[in-house]
Amino acid sequence: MATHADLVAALAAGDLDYHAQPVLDVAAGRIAGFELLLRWQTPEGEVSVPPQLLALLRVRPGGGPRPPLRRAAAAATTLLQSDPEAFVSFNVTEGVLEAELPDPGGWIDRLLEDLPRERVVFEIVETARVADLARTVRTLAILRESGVRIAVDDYGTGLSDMERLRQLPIDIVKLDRRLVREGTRRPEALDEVLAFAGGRALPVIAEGVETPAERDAMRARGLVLQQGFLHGRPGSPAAWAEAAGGGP
Ligand code: G
Ligand code: G
Ligand code: MN
Ligand code: NA
Repeated sequence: MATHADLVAALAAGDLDYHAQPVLDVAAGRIAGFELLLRWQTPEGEVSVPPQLLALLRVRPGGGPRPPLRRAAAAATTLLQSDPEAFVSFNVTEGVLEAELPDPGGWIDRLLEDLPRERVVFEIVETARVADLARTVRTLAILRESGVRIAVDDYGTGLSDMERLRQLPIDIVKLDRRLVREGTRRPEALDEVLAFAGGRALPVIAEGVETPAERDAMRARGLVLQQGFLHGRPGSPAAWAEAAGGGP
């Protein structure tokens, strides 16, 4: 079992770093953006970082930039410079947002520095629980005022997904791959969320697209923004920057 010290050492050695996965616009035939995903390379292979350790790693007294997120910002810079139209999304838990509540504006300034806010998306990944809805709404509102967009991640995996969409100030919906799978067999599984998003003109991204059949079924529902192994696997930001049209 990994310890906090293992993670700190992995960060220093560059074994804990961010990969990027493209989001495609299948109608335009181009990359629309990238999602940053933390990857830990160990001698035993690639493993995920337990959320509790990730949270520990973020704690830095004095409020300086938190190490993993600073790495994410560096990866974002590479990607944004390579493709002048692409967005970059960061995964952020509601736990982190709660921890930063006293000063979300200051936190975002330290994290993003001079990244162009209008090209940054925060994916809110904790679907299980919203401890204090009013506080979360306030934090998201502050983040949006600072210029970033908010995406609800993993839509279709939680019990109160639709309620959450209605209550939170958001800009983008990401459909979990289970819903994409179901949507190819049971188109009605998508009706509610697509009607909601359509009514508010919210972009919707279909995640976990693995086969041409899924690509085509989603496209037939108007879902032209797609992410998944069919379109591109998570890889080094430098390699994706090159694929997107040249590095910095
Ligand atoms: O092990 P796997 O790569 O499948 O895990 C991916 C999960 O980890 C996803 O839910 C993804 O959103 C989350 N994740 C990836 N990078 C980060 C990060 O930097 N911060 C947070 N909070 N979650 C992340
Ligand atoms: O929770 P979140 O949506 O952030 O999780 C993203 C996770 O999904 C990452 O670990 C990423 O590697 C994985 N992923 C991305 N595309 C696909 C896909 O097409 N199929 C599967 N099974 N996983 C995917
Ligand atoms: Mn995500
Ligand atoms: Na997801």
